[in-house]
Amino acid sequence: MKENFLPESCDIFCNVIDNYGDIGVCWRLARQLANEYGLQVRLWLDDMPSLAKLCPEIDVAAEKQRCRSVEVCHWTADAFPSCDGGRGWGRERGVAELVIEAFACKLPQNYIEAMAEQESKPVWINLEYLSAEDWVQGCHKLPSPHPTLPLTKYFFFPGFTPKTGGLLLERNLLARRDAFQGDAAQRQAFWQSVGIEMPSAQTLKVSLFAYENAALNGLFDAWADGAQPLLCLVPESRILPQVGQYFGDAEPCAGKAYTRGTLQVCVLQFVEQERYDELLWACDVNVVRGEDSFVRAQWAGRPLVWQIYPQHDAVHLKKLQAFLTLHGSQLSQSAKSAVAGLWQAWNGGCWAVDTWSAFVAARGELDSHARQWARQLAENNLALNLLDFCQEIGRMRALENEGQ
Ligand code: TRH
Repeated sequence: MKENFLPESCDIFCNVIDNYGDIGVCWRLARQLANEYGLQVRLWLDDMPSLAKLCPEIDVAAEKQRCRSVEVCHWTADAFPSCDGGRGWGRERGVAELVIEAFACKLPQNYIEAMAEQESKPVWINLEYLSAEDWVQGCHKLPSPHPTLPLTKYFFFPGFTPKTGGLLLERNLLARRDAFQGDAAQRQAFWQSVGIEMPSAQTLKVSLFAYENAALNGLFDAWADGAQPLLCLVPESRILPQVGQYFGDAEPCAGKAYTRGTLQVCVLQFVEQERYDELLWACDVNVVRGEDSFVRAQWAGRPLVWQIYPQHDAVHLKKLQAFLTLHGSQLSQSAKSAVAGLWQAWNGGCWAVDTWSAFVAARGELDSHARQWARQLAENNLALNLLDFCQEIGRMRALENEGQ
């Protein structure tokens, strides 16, 4: 650790529960810390195929590889051999100065022991899931001392308000977005890259990334019966069989296109993560899910529809409402109800005939709100906050040492 307490190395541990959100967030953070802040970053990952989906140049068979300035290591039980009660591991491979366990995944016991043996203890962070609920602000940065070892883990909560850890936002992302959205040649190149002719200005362009969803038929019916042409781009995902069913195709796949009324649907291959933003920037409305695509759609500065990751006992609906309340606080009553109506219907609520048309009617207001919302969120950058927090801890420890 340097004099200014900024860490030079970081280990990120990622256990993929399902889908792409866990690795989506970790991969993004790893690249940002390495490329923008010059840290030596190791990403310990237990599911290489999930990363390969986001970044096709990943070799799924490699135990260790360097990709986009990050050392990607396959996290298996063997990766942390037990020798010398764990001490050997620490000496041999080195413990990083900043250790991030993503989403409360359990660190290898040997690694924890090796952390405890460092003279200068690493900053140990549990990077939590994203939520707009109020309680997050009170729990952000809370310490959790280890029951037996001289180590403290800190909770770090991403979020939407200044009292949280903020959101992942790469340097220049919003400037790149503006350049893309303002430049017909860049947009043209994007449409060409996905093999679709550039849609007319009258066509409403929507990207659709979703889990299985009972409301899909209602939404497609509304789109097929719309007042303007609607082009829906569907990267391959769990909703795809249902899309095929709607059009009577048992084998929907990338490259296929379907039409009904004013609706045209094109199925795309899953786009690599660094180019997914372009898909969002190119569309007028983005239907997203989970955590990372949800955040990216907010950076796109366009109206969005969120399918929240479903949890037991409908806990997720409370989270959905918390976000709707925060996000809607700067909207007119009619726009707020249009957004809430569509989002709730898309998340298992009741689908009414005017659910979509009310949303479209509010589009003018939603467009400017989306840009303002992104600007506001950009004030609170997660990677910067994380490094500031390391410095805060460094200074606190230095004071404690002086006092001893
Ligand atoms: O895939 P998700 O549903 O992921 C998660 C996980 O299920 C996780 O366990 C859960 O806790 C979390 O949701 C809330 O949705 P998410 O978070 O949006 O991640 C998708 C990633 O895939 C994101 O990084 C964007 C990326 N992506 C592409 O790179 N290309 C694509 O074409 C698409 C559609 C997505």
